[in-house]
Amino acid sequence: LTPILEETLIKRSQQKKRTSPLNYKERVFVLTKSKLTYYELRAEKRFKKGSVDLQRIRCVEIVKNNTTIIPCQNKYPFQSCKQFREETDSRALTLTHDERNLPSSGWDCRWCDEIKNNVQIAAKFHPQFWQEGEWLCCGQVDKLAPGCEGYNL
Ligand code: 4IP
Ligand code: ZN
Repeated sequence: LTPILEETLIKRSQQKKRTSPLNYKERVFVLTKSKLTYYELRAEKRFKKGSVDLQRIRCVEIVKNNTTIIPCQNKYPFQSCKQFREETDSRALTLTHDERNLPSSGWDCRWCDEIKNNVQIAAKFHPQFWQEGEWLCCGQVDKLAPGCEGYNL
């Protein structure tokens, strides 16, 4: 399938297992009509690391993270993150830009515009991360708990 968008972004580990580390990796993201796939770039070659089926994305969260400095190799405070949450499990693919590549807030993001046309979006989302057993925004302890903030489209 033809790529619609390609961009190098920083992703948070999806933490599929309880023991998964929480870290951030720079990856090349490629969006097509049906999938969002990410690759590691090494010696100018692309190695596929993962992919998300757009049909399964139910929620695009705009994570507010204006004050925290994320400890990773790209040592920049992030203005905002976009998190793509899947319907049937608690995995979330979180993409961030660093401040050299400032995104605007809300839906004003090329990725979000493309993706929102392809997916079923839940009415509400969580504006902060799920971390150490709870949603930092609302304190709910169920990772699949419904969002606590409505979209302002
Ligand atoms: C890995 O950490 C990377 O962050 C993976 O990201 C991530 O997989 C793993 O999380 C996490 O354990 P290390 O490289 O330090 O081992 P990537 O695939 O981009 O390299 P995801 O699922 O986020 O792709 P788990 O939970 O998937 O294992
Ligand atoms: Zn919440």
